[in-house]
Amino acid sequence: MNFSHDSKLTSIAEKLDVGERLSLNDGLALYRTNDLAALAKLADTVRRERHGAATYFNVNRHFNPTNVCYVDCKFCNFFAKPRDAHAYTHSIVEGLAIATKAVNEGATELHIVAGLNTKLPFSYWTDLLSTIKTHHAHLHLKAFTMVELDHFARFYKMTDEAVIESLKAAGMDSCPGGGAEIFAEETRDKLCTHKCDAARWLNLAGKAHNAGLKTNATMLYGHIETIEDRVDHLIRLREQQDESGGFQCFIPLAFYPPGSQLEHLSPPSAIDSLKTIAVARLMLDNFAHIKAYWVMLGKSIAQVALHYGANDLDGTITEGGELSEAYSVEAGEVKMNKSEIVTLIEDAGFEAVERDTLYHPIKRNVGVRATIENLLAAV
Ligand code: V47
Repeated sequence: MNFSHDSKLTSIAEKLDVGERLSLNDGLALYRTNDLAALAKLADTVRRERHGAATYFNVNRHFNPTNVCYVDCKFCNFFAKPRDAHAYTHSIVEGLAIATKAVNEGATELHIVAGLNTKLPFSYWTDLLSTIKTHHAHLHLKAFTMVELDHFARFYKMTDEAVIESLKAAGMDSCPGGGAEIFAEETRDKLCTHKCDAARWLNLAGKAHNAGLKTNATMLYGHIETIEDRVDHLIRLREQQDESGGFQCFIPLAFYPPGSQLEHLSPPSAIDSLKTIAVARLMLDNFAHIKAYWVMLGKSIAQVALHYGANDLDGTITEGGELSEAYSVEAGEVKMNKSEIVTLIEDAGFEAVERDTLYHPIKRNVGVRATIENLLAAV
């Protein structure tokens, strides 16, 4: 039986077999194929070589301290101008209360991302982190995208190194992958002209890595970008990873149009999202983890994405945070409890592993089926 009716996939499979890196044209061919089953097979094979059946999740809480932002990205339905009725900025006491609630609900990570708010002093951010850390030393603070670090350096007239070191000293443990959007200059200019450019985003990621921090990387897809833009984005990330090595995880973010300035667009299809996960797994040969972010994909597509190369579903999310609520495709509250996420993973035929932010397994969780199997084995 032929591996694929698409001869391009057969030659890509041969390259993968001998460990040869895929090119821009290979990435485009993967996107353009209609042989979804063969694409899934390629991505799943690479994923299983690295991780076997293990599929990670964590227990986290998103916290968006302020939605006030001057950047005005065309895709964003979250930001507010300072005088808007829905503008908010949480006090540090409120931030601590949110962190405490998350810890009480079992969260091991607080994912902190905010608007670029020019009304706040730098000390707001360091005080916020240090106050939370003082009360919750073991809560991992995954805080601030490269776009926020860039804003801090320019707005507070600090060097990048001083920004990173001050935030680290205050309690920043790693950085999330947002703000990458799409790197291709022409498209990025149309989407978010006031945001730092690709070279700056990548350079700051390198500086964070050099300071010993792990960071993530995202790509926002399904808006005005081309397939070429997407593969170019992946290649730029791969090159940065060759250089600085600190990316943990890649997260493709499916564009959610409602409420944004691009709301006339349709969201990406399931096929497009599954292809994007698979292409990422195959192009990003130096990234260990590919996350199917269920909040934006929806639970069902995220579950199928585990067969297209994804090995992580992100968190149970004890509470969504305002930003996740704004772009979630799931109706109602953005929440999934631990047994739900474990069932989702196990029903897809994989093994659920609760992890901390740095991908160390956490022993307190054993999957529902694994628990029963362990009990049966003991009698
Ligand atoms: O940077 C904004 C995106 C990102 C929309 O690092 C939108 O583990 C879809 O980066 N439709 C923030 N996406 C979220 C993010 C993230 C999420 C989960 C895990 C991690 C991680 C990072 O959300 C922004 C932007 O790219 N975004 N608006 C929208 N309408």
